[in-house]
Amino acid sequence: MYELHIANKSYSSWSLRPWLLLSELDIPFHERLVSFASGPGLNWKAFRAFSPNGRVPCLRDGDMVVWDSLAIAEYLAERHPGVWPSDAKARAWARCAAAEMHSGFGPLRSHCPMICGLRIRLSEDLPPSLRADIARIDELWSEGLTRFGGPFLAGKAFGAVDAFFAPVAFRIQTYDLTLGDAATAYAQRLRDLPGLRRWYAEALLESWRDPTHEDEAKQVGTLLEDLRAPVD
Ligand SMILES: N[C@@H](CCC(=O)N[C@@H](CS)C(=O)NCC(=O)O)C(=O)O
Repeated sequence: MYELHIANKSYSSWSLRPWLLLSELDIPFHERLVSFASGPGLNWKAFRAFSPNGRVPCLRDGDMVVWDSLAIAEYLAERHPGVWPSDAKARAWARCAAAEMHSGFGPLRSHCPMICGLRIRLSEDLPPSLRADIARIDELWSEGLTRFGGPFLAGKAFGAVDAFFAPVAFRIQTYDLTLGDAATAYAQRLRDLPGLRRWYAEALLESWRDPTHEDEAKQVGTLLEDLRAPVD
């Protein structure tokens, strides 16, 4: 059976993507969660035990090791139906959108880190680059939902492109990001998926805190609520 190495569910947005894809497509796998560590170089040291680039996620399939979320999605696509849409145009669009997420949205990722259990009120004076990322998410999601008819980004079925944007659905909830009606409803649809509900519930139980991510989140606004289990 596949083994998927991931890190803390509160924080590890890259881990979430293949985890949700496997879960929603009902592909059996063993989850191997290794916590992030506090301290320079410690993650690399810990994750290097199973992942060539010292990062998560990393999939193991027998003696095959596949690292990086996008490569994992492609590896799974060669073995299982449903990872990408069967329609060629929808498939090309889904790959473009997932690739754009994979290589872009730096301001959104750094100013609004994924911390599932927090609720933060954003400051009024948001960096223009963050505003631009939010506007682009809105535009991209609305385009996919309109063009392929929903309820998922590239059509009727959930697939890799939706998994790639799942962490954004949590960020919308945490930072109360304002998007148009179609995009807002889509984010809720993602959060209602059984897999994403499970990830969220398990994230709230985690009691380890990453000081860097916690500081980043508090710099962008005011902490309203922390729904997580108390710190150890
Ligand atoms: N491009 C990689 C990014 C992987 C990545 O940066 N993962 C983070 C966790 S979400 C990590 O392992 N960080 C370890 C570190 O920063 O030391 C992917 O798509 O999988």
